[in-house]
Amino acid sequence: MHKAFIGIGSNLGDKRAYCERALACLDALPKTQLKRVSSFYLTEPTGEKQQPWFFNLVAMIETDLAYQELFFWLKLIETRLGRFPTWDQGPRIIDLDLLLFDDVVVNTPTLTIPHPRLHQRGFVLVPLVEVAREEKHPILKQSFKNLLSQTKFKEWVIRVR
Ligand code: PH2
Ligand code: MG
Ligand code: MG
Repeated sequence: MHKAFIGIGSNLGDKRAYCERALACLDALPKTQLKRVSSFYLTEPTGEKQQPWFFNLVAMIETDLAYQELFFWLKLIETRLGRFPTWDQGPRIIDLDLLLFDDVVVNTPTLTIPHPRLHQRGFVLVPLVEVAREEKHPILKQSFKNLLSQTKFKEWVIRVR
């Protein structure tokens, strides 16, 4: 059984509903159970600023899928929920990012685990700290609570549930 953390984001349409549907899809994956869900956060966009605010949260799942299979399923859920291409870092109805998969470290052209920017992003770290209580960053070897206290992000991250 593997433990994986998924970052969920939406900033188009009924953002909360898309996030809820993504959670239901994660729980319905083969060989997978949804174990923990963070609060929902309304977050100011980072990178490309001229786009709507996001809903963000983090889910923890337990799965017997391999990380490559899980990654494939995440992309499929995005497509099934109706995600259409915009531009890099642009608006999206749903975004499912594989943040962590056990202590696995992967670097391929299509997939990087841990997610390369997770330790710099308030909208990831704030919800991640709620659900990753014992885990450490597999490369930086620090708890997410520590990483959050060291990050100097300036964007708003507002708890809504
Ligand atoms: N995702 C991005 C770029 N910027 N900003 C916020 N607040 N939340 C996101 O999920 C997000 C972002 C690209 O994946
Ligand atoms: Mg993303
Ligand atoms: Mg993504």
